[in-house]
Amino acid sequence: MRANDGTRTAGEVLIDQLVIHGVRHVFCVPGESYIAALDALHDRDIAVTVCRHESGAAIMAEAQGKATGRPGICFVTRGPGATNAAAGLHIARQDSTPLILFVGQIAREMREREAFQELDYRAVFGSIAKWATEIDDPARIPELISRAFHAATGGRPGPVVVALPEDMLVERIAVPDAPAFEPIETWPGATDMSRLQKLIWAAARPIVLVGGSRWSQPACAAVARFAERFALPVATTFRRAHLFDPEHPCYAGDLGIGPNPKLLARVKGADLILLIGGRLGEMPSQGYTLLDIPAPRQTLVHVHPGAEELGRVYRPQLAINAAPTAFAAALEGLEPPKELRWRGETPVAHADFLAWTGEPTSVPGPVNLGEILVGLRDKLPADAVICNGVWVHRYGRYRRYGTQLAPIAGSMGYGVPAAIGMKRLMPERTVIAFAGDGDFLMTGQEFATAVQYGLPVIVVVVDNGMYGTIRMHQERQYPGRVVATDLKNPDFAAYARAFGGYGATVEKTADFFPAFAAAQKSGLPAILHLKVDPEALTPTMSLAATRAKAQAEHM
Ligand SMILES: Cc1ncc(C[n+]2csc(CCOP(=O)(O)OP(=O)(O)O)c2C)c(N)n1
Ligand SMILES: [Mg+2]
Repeated sequence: MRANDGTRTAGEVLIDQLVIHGVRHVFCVPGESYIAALDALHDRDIAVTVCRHESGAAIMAEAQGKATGRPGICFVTRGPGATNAAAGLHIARQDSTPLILFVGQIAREMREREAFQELDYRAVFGSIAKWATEIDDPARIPELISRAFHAATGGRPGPVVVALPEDMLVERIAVPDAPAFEPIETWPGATDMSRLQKLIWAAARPIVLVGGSRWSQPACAAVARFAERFALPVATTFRRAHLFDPEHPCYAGDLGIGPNPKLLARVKGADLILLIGGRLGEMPSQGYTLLDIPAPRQTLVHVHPGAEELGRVYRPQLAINAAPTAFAAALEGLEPPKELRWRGETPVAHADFLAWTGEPTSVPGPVNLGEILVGLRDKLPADAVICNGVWVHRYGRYRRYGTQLAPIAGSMGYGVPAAIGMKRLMPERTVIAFAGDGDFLMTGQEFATAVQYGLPVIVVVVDNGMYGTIRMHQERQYPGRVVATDLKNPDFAAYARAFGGYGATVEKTADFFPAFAAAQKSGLPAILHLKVDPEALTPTMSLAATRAKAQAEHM
């Protein structure tokens, strides 16, 4: 109960700061260490989602941070609660997502004795988080929470960890609130934009690469208009395909795992690369082979909100320290040259993309995932959100900003909690999670959370009876020597039903669409258990062929 003598408990001050900073959702697994903060949530208009594992809670919060650009909020208990949440923190770091993880901490007077579940969060999370702190003085909560919001969202966004000693949370204080935070925009300068204009005017084979965070629907639309006015080909980087409409005539494809070789050649052969928002990390750069390091042969213009990322790996000709949102708006002021020398190439780039992703390849077995993904394209609303973990597929298409939620960090177990976080945020949208059989069971227990909150997400479990991606590497490097990659799976449809959801098994491609429609009609969280032939290792190569090729090479 709140007092009316002008004082609040530290827990109440903390929760009031969240309300002021615009927080609508928190995800948690409870712990006695922060029970006073939970109590303060009782009287405030913040939706609490209680989860089954802290990795699920942290991923749900990360997904909301990714989708909104404002910090996702997760509360966990000390020690094991905090270490369980580490997956979500690491994803937030690699994916440049604003996230604040609050950790209940032991009482202040017990520190340094290795009290029950004691950890030093600054030390443990110091290299993952942008900032890790512990609040000792309740009077500083408004200041430090305001800083947490600014730190999580400023420059290159990322995770912040705030430890809350249990005894501190129950102290009573009279302290004024902080003003509401607003994310700080980083604008390009007029000189930056005129230098960019000159570089484009001098180019013969330019290409635009978009990636990273700090985007919005208007920013994506501004880049699309810029691409049209300049007839520029635009490619998206690893797991950022939703930043550019794949049906737009300037779309050149996705620089992810197993990209179109023609797109790679196009990037290599470009004379000007305008990289907006991304870092061109290991995955999109194909193991750092796409561009020379530190000095790419192409003229590189790198636009990034984090000053520390500019010149970190690649030495750009022009470095522009700006958020994609602000930079995209500034693009409207650029003038195209009279003659667009590359004009003829952009339709070719788009045709290459369409050819690469148009017709699914045929694969062994009665379930063809490529056909399912191609078939889903015109059955899903354009704003349907598709989440996944490690699982990738070249036939997935994302029509709008915010429709793809997948970890750049490649963390298995992402799809299901991300889908739950999205459905909680946007109940009116269709939300689907694709998960491998291995991936699903890392966080599949959060299906209970979907049932508890009545969130009808549709989870497609792609069951090939193995950690297939690792098996692929195994067959390539150690053909025929199978170790630790086989899986014996449960009946995933029965699993769904046991939790109170809808479950169906799909054994043929044609059965997928009726099962999908029935799942939608059920109004329940659903699992579609797809039984995929283990031979269908990749869209282009069977398991047996992968093994045979590697054996021939290793002879
Ligand atoms: C948390 C985590 N652990 C381990 C890995 C390494 N890893 C990458 S792919 C993969 C196998 C994924 O198996 P599954 O989900 O069944 O999908 P499949 O590759 O069979 O389609 C593993 C273990 C990872 N990326 N993330
Ligand atoms: Mg698998």
